Amino acid sequence: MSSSPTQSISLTRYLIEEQRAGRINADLRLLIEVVARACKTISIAVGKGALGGVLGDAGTPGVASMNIQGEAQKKLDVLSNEILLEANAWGGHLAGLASEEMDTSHPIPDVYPRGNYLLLFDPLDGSSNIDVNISVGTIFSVLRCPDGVTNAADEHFLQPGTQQVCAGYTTYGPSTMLVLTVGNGTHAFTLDREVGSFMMTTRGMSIPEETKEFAVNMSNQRFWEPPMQRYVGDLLSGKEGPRGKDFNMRWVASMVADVHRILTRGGIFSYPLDSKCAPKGGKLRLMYEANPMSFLVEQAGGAASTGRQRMMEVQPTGLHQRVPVFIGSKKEVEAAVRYHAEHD
Ligand code: AHM
Ligand code: MG
Repeated sequence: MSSSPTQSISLTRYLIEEQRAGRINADLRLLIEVVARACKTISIAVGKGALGGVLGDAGTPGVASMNIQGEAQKKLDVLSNEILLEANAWGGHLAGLASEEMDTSHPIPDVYPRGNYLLLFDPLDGSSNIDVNISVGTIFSVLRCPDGVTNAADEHFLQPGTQQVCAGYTTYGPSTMLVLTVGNGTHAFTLDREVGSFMMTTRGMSIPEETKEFAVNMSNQRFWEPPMQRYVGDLLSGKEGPRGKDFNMRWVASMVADVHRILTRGGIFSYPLDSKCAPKGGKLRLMYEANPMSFLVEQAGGAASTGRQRMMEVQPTGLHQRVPVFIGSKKEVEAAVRYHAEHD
């Protein structure tokens, strides 16, 4: 990863400099600051763990509350969603919000002014790791609201990832980090807990083009499509196989943590199509998981694909649409895509 000097640059200073350079406007700057502040609040809740009474399932004992995806919600999923909604409703920079935890998009309450941006988020990604003290994170994506629309409805969010004006995630791990792009490189900020500010720690993250590390849930192997079987089979066959090198494997089961590792030292992350998730189109969600991660990874010199199409060119058909995901080091993503093309 390249790392030019960061000279104690706070997130606020970075955003002001981007605004002065004409790459973002005041509303987008405010939006990012508000999201970052909400993420600090989520970080505090995550950090308290069992002491904060925030672990475990949402809902009443024995009756778990479910989201639109039919997944049991954790208390921290619900809390993080509320924190992001509350923080973003009143600022005047948004025309609407959408979240993994809400069936439909969320209008801005009538008492507040509207802005030109649409915010989508997965408030707490990696929920299965909450109760076992493993890194989780928040993922977000920002789109422009179509001209003339002040009250965004679901259809206004259905724009391909190439239309994103900003994407980012925070990872709540040993340290809390915010990784951000506004289309001018991908930059990492670490939360200084004493001061309460995100400070730039890497300017211009850069993913090595080649890798010897892959991330996939191997327990799904028997359910994969033939090209994926062959691709991973060749990775596993090591130096003697067609890929000619020994690959290492990592799987945190928090996309944020796995993608953060890839942005830091390279690798490929995949959640491919399998016969269990095929009826839904995949496991991961396009609009608030795959697209923002793809924007961040492309801005760091990597690539992102469904295996058959550049991720950010997929035309969304639903807010909670799912897609197969291949993301990371450019040449390795291209290799995975080749296996699919050779099979199709
Ligand atoms: P979530 O948004 O409900 O937390 O689900 C998404 C997560 C990703 O973070 C992770 O890559 C994947 O699901 C793990 O899935 P699995 O448990 O099937 O390995
Ligand atoms: Mg998620």
